[in-house]
Amino acid sequence: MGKYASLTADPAVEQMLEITREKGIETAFDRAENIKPCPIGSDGVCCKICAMGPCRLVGKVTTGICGATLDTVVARNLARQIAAGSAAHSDHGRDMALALLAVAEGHAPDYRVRDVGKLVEVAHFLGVPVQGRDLNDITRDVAEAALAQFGQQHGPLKYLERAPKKRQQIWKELDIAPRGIDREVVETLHRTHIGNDQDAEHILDHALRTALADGWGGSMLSTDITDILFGTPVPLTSEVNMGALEEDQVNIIVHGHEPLLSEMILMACQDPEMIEYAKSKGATGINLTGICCTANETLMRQGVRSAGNFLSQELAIATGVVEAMVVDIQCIMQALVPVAEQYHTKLITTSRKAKIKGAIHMQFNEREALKIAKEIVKVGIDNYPNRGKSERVYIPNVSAPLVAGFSHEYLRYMQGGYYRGSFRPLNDAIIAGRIRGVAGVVGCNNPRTPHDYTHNYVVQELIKNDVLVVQTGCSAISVAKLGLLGPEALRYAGPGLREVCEAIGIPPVLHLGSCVDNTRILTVATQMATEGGLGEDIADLPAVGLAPEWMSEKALSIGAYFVASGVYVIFGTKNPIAGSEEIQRLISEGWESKVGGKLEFILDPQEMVRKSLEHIDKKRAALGLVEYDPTRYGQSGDIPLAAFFAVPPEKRNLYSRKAYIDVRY
Ligand code: BF8
Repeated sequence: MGKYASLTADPAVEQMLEITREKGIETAFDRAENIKPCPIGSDGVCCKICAMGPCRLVGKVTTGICGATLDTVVARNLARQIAAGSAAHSDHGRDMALALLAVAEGHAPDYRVRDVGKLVEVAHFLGVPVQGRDLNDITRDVAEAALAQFGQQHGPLKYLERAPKKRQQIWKELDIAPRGIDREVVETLHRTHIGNDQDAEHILDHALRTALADGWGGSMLSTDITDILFGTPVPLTSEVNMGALEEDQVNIIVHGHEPLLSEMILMACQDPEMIEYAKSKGATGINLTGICCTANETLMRQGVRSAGNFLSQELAIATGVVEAMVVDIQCIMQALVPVAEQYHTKLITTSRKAKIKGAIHMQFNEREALKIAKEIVKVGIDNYPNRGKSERVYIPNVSAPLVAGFSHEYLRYMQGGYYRGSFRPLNDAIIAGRIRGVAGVVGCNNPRTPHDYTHNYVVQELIKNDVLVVQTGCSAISVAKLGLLGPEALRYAGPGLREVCEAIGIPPVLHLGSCVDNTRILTVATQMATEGGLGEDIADLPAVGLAPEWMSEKALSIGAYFVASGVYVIFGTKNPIAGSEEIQRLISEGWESKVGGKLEFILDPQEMVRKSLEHIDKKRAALGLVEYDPTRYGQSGDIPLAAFFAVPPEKRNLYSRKAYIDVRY
């Protein structure tokens, strides 16, 4: 066990913490130790929405100056957080739609429609005619139809039609179907203004509506458009962790969320002239890696290596080999500036929406995308000769191979090919009890809890118990670093799950993309629910959602839209509504009785797993499925797998089905 093993499960992060602490460079890990969380804000009982307060509803104080009760205050705070998360995801989606429009109108010459099939599919869904029409006209109409979802005043949102019929009916009956994406976010702010909606349950109903506008609106259309512009992911291999940084190359890290920037930076890095320029400065090439969800976007489609997740961002700079960290929006710590100042790293902000004082701002726009991307990369290349002049250079020799790129389209395809693609094999495996259930494990890192530990623990335990895991965001990067996104993870999988994964040729943990791509999980759940044999609604599925180390408002929005879609969702780390028993009851039992899903904050990882399995088994029983029995299956896969694992790791071809054959024969 290393010195900082209690802070992180990632050995690369551990090594870098040794360096930053030795040098006195402060990171989020240090600040989390030094800054105690405010106990009042922590429990959600601080009301600061007007200047009569802030009112702290603690001890004998049970209402604010206006008379707002504890429950109202806690509900308002949660609703505002969900609205902020919904706004962030959806505004990202809006930018994607605007970029698509710019492509159609010829204002974004460096982009093009890469997945025409997906464009046509989305056009059909949105009611855009395609027959005999010019591609640009279809593209423009798809972009306009998507953009119209934001300002729509009368609902429901078009994307709700992608949910199972029964689910749509529930939303309609409860009157929580979102009308327009922007409208719901604005209405949350209005409702939670001083002296407005003061019925906690009523506030929380609208929080669900606002979250749905994210999941079945802004985020879902973002995933669609990103696939249209950059291609629908298919499985590919790559590598994750700081070992992806290269000592003899210009290292450029893209960090943030929107692939509009990172895809262009990748193109610029691959440009032969830029590579030659890098060589002229003494480097052997240009190495692009990513952090956070922009890493997931470029990993899923292009196989760009990820240097780490949310809590790796400062530490990656501390390697001393990063010539430029290029950021756009979301999850970018302001603390990158003082860390970069200790090194030669140039921190470059690029978004109109996100400047950071002390960083270089090179504003990005779609009209001149590649030109600006090259200028940004050039700043990195020009900075290469400055490396190591005043800083120690150290790259942790830590990385892991992984398989990513599991779009929901590919998941269908892999279960039957082009002509028989469906979710039938997966449903059958669940019905037979080979696979006990499905879990979506997603979300952030949070330095209030040991980095990556809970993600890794929960995912390992779930697959051990024959639960197929789908992942997004920083959680996916966490388990990838542990090697769980590769075929080797089959060694941790339960017997039935292992057999199924081996038969299809997939790992037991599937990477579905960035945080906006949680909508792929909604789509998978819908397809499973409508395939037959597992009920007729998402709420019927033996499935759970977990965000073990969440920290962002976006995570709360995701959690709420999964609940509104019928899923039992467990959040770890901390409970932001701990101040009100009634709100905790409303979002668990209360929401379950309304929408079939519930949200619980469970801080103990073992309890998270126990309750997940209990819920899966409860749903299996409700469907009348055979009771899960871990000893029933596993015979067929054991022999070849045992042979596979008998080969020393360095000799295994991890990414080929041939690997198994080579070993067997
Ligand atoms: O959107 S998982 S820390 S990077 S918020 Fe942020 Fe959380 Fe990571 Fe992606 Ni999602």
